[in-house]
Amino acid sequence: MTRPGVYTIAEVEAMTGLSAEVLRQWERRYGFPRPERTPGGHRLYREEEVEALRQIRRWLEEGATPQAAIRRYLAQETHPEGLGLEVKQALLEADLPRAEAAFRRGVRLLGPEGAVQSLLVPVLREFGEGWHRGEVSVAQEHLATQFLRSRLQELLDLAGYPRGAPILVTTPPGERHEIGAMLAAYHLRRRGFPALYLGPDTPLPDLKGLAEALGARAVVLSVLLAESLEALPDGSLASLAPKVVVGGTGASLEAAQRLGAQYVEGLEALPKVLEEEG
Ligand code: B12
Repeated sequence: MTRPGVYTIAEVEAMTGLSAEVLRQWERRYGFPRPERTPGGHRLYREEEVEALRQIRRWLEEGATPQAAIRRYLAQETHPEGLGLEVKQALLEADLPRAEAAFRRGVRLLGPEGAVQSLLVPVLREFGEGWHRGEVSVAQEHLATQFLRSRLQELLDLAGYPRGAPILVTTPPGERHEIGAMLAAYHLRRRGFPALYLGPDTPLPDLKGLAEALGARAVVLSVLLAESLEALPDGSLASLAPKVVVGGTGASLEAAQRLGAQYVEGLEALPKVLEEEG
């Protein structure tokens, strides 16, 4: 996800408020930023660097020295786990460009699946739990969930959509926790399955209708609330598609058997189960 240098030093000066002199001095002294050069020798800065410089500038405003601020930034590059904190803090302050820059850096350093596992899911959990404990407002939780959901949607779109009988991925009626379903769809798409994410909370008759219309080979349901499955009558998942899989912390073997579905414990096991003959 590294993009080429596009901004001249004058543009970076205008965008970050750091003078060209300071930028050149930091480059000489601290080896950062590291602009590319045009054939004529002019500096060209990458978008990530501009974001980094904005971040460094914020730290300067909070009282850090240039050396400390640059070190702190470079430390995140070698210990990307710390980026989770950065994403969280930016979201708490509703600073979306900063959150996005940190997330993009995570994708670059950890790979897309690494960023999802080590940044996106933990930050989402922290916001959700903060909300459940009353420490994070509904507005803050919504903003964070919306942001993280969009990043995951973006990765899902980039993962490609192979041809073939689709696998419909959603959550059971009444279940609004959707990230598990998106993760399941992403996991499958990365491994070459035509997984179609429908959004959460799909009524079963509509799901069955769509599965039939598209000739779906399977339906995958992500369940976080055990009540979502408890509310369904016996056998009600059996005829949705040739194969129906439930998984997630609210699903269980017993509930799956009662409803006529297959229980899969973790995402890693999902591709194999879907490959088996139904
Ligand atoms: C974010 C969140 C919300 C957000 C959801 C936003 C959204 N758009 O998705 C909001 C604020 C809306 C919300 C609402 C509620 N929530 Co809530 N929420 C959470 C939170 C913090 C994170 C859930 C999440 O998305 N996790 C990310 C997923 C991907 O992680 P995961 O579940 O561990 O998934 C892994 C596996 O389960 C597996 N997996 C997931 N899906 C699938 C599918 C398959 C097929 C397979 C194989 C594997 C698999 O893979 C994942 C990666 O390892 C959890 C707490 C937590 N720590 O999980 C509570 C939690 C799930 N919520 C809870 C509750 C009670 C609610 C509410 C009822 C609260 C209320 N009083 O209104 C409502 C219910 C809304 C509804 N009707 O669905 C409880 C559930 C308790 C229970 N066991 O019944 C939890 C556990 C919080 C708690 N500690 O009490 N919530």
